[in-house]
Amino acid sequence: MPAGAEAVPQVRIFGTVISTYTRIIQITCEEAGLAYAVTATAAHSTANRHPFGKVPVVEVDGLELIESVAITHYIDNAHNTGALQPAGPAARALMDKWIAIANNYLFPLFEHGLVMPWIMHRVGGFPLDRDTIDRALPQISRALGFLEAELSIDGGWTALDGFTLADVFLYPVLRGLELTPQGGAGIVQCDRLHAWLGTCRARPSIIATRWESEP
Ligand SMILES: N[C@@H](CCC(=O)N[C@@H](CS)C(=O)NCC(=O)O)C(=O)O
Repeated sequence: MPAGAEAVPQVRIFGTVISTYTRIIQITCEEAGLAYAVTATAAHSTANRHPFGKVPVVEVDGLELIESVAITHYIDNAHNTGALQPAGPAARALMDKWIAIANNYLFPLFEHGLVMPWIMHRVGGFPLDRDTIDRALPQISRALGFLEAELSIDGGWTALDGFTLADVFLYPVLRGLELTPQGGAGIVQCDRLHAWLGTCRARPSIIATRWESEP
């Protein structure tokens, strides 16, 4: 492509610009070498076609897809020879376990307990919701302890061969937490987790999808 030319997007992502799940799709596109464009769409706007009022909604290959697990697997399978998924069933089960942990436990806990209160305060100008944060901190601390223990016992998701969809889901979820004062202070005490985040941060797909708010 000539310098300065814009690639025609092969993937259209409708989502909020600073969003964990929009970034998960962006990272997957970067890994697959697919050109993509993000159309800023608020989760609860009338323009959003998600039946449950979530983002992202994605158009690719004439399909309209929702749910990041389905979208990332489709992109990796259809456009990346499945390179983000390990070969054997046992390794795939391990990867799927970590994706499910990220989606079902870590994201809701971090998002509601710490990330959103700080966004509402920093971006929305609302008073910091200290009650919500104080209630969530013990659980967040336990979750970080669990991740660190898993990494030290058998490597957790990093025991999988190379960078997988488990990393793709876990990175934005944990990075969002790390960008809050309490989350950053918690993660820095978890040597292995902190090191894994640092390693991911050097990866081109992660660099290319940095949030504007990242230092
Ligand atoms: N299960 C959905 C979750 C997506 C999700 O929770 N997105 C967040 C933004 S990162 C959202 O739409 N939040 C708005 C809300 O829950 O009201 C997926 O995998 O795509």
